[in-house]
Parts: sequence; structure tokens; C-alpha cells
Amino acid sequence: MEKRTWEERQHLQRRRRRLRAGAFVVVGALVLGTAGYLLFDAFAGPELPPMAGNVIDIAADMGGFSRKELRVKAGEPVTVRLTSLDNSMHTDGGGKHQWAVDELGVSIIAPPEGSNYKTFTPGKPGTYTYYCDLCCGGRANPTMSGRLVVS
Ligand SMILES: [Cu+2]
Repeated sequence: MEKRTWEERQHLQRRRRRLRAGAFVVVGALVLGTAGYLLFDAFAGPELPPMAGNVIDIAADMGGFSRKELRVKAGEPVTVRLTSLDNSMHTDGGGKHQWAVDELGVSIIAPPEGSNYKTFTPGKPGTYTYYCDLCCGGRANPTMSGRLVVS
């Protein structure tokens, strides 16, 4: 077998280095992709079936509502779908959460790790408070409330 020239050796070395860098990028992308997918899956919560009409999705857990403000139009029917992200092992409220607006006479209670919805038509423009009265201090807890703006 004939000896490789210096140039040939350099060329081979460079190719090996490039291959190693390429493999590193591929493995890195796979790891990041998997981690990202798992993270997304963990935070996205339960999958909800699509619904017809003007649907607003909102989730609640012990940390509060996923949205602190909702905007709707007066005189137009709207469906609010509440999802509880907590399981039934929660001693406080048993994993249930509520979305209620006194002035509109609406109260939705979502079961542990489940959803419930109600369709209503807000009549008068204004800013209303929605709240959950089932967990951690109930209505008095500022994290378990938000603003419904009817315009
Ligand atoms: Cu609650």
C-alpha cells in the first residue's frame, strides 16, 4: 500500500471533522426537537375538540386563569369553554374550577382535567369580573379572576 501524501492526509482529516460536526448537529437537533415536543405536550394541556360558533377557550388551575381578559361583543352569542387543568387529587376544590359572571347570570364549572361550556349573549357593554369560587380563597383570590370586556 502506498503512503498517503500530506495533502491527502489533510483532506481526510478535514472530511472526518466535517462528518463529526454534521453528526453533532443532527443529534443536537433531535434532542432539542424531542425536548421541545415534550415541553409543548406538557403545557398544551388536554386536546379540545373543535366547536362551531364564536368559542373562547380558557383554562384554569390553582395558579389562576390562563387569560386575564376576554373581549366579546354585545348582542352576539359567545361560547366560553372552561378547562380545568387540575386533577381530582387536589384537596382544594377537588380539581374543579369555575368561570362565573354574576351580572350575566353565567356560571360554568369544569370537572377535574375536563371541560365544560356555556353559550350566552351579553346584552350591555361594560367591564365585568369573572371569577372562580371553588378553590383557594374563592372570589377573594385575585389570581382566580379576570375581566370580561363587552363592547
Ligand atoms: Cu378555581
